[in-house]
Amino acid sequence: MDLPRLDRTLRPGAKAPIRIVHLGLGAFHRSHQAWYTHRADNAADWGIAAFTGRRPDAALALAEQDGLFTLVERADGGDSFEVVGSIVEAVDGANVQRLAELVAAPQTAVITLTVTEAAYRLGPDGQLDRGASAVVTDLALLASGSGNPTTPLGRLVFALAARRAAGGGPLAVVCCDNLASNGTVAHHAVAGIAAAWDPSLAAWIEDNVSFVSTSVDRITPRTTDADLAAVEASCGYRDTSPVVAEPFANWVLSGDFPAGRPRWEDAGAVFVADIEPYENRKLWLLNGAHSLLAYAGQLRGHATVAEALADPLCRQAVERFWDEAEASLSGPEGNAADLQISAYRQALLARFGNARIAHHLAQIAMDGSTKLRMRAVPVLQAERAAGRSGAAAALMIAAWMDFTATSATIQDPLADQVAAANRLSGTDRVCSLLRLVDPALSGDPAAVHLIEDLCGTFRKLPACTPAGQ
Ligand code: CS2
Repeated sequence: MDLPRLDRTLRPGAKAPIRIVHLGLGAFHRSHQAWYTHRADNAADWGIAAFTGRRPDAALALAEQDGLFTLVERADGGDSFEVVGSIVEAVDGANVQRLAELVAAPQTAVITLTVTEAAYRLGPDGQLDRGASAVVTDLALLASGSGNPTTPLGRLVFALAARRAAGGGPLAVVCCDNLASNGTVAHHAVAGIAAAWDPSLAAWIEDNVSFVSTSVDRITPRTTDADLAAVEASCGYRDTSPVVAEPFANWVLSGDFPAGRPRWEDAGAVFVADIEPYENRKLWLLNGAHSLLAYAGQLRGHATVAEALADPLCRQAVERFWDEAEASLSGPEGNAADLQISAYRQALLARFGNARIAHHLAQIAMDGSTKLRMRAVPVLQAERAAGRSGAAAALMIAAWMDFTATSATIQDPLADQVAAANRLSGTDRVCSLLRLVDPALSGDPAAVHLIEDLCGTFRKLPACTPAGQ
């Protein structure tokens, strides 16, 4: 049957004016920030122009649908469908001139980022790693004026220079990547590039750009062909860009919006003064468990989060890691009760166990060296500082090491160094791999030996079949 295509002739309605520019048009942006904006009471005033990262594909597909897409909310009991209309322009990220034009436009008030944890290129000192090859290339391009920057942060700095040149006013940059103090991370990355290119631009950014920190949450697996077919069957139109997500969504924000913002609170977003407790709860309990399941689960032969969680050995490792993490979680003003950790853990078990969401461990396993720095290292350090072993957090790192040694290809910003370290053996190997995650820990012989002893934990035991299969 020839179904009509989803576009604004099928769903007529005025497009909101562009006041938000987004970098990193992917499934998560659509299931999260685009959905919150769509649900805001003042959505009619807040349109998003979203730019892709490395490839133009997502922008091309979405542009053919006037930016519209279907959000499939996948609950245990069934799917529900909603057309999201907040993206009003979808652009190839390589179109840096359009980015500069939109960031320079006076009505642009907010820039949101989902550019991946690895894209910020900060060194162990928390400042921009000016020696990273992508940073070197972008700085050379910016200095010579001979071409467009290629990294998301390089592009953002270029566009902020255009706003300054146009006499544009203050705005907010809202980081939505899974990093601790992500507003500060974005701030340091942007300031580092700007200062190396043009110190007067760096000064303008200090005075005019507010870096907002956020904790973002919504499990969003990759869309499959079966999802496209499900949308056609239920909605009666063709949509090449639907996105599937769990019903749960959470967004905690902290910072100023000098030029205004959508009323994201209408869709449940929360604005707080101190974001750190919420960030740590999410990064350690949710993302930490995800990484642990990603490595342990794949070593045990599982493919999805739900499958891995159904394996008692993986589940036990997660619970032990949560116990360690919980010991260091303190709530706002030191009141841990406000974080409702026990309810949060229960809810996570249900979210991870939602077998209708095929959340692939391979997707989560990527960029391990960066992710473990936020997900395992702080818990391990806190446990050791308290005089305990930190064995559960150490096990996550050991599982990553085993996983990198057994996988044919590793997607990681430090993939070459990971491969080189894996050519060593014994303590040398563990120490070299640990240095890539956290140089300080690799200098602690007790931590190195603990991790070395834990290597092989998930390989020594026979793989088990998840319950119910
Ligand atoms: C996951 C996250 O891929 C990963 O590293 O841990 O994308 C996770 O699904 C989201 O943060 C959930 O909000």
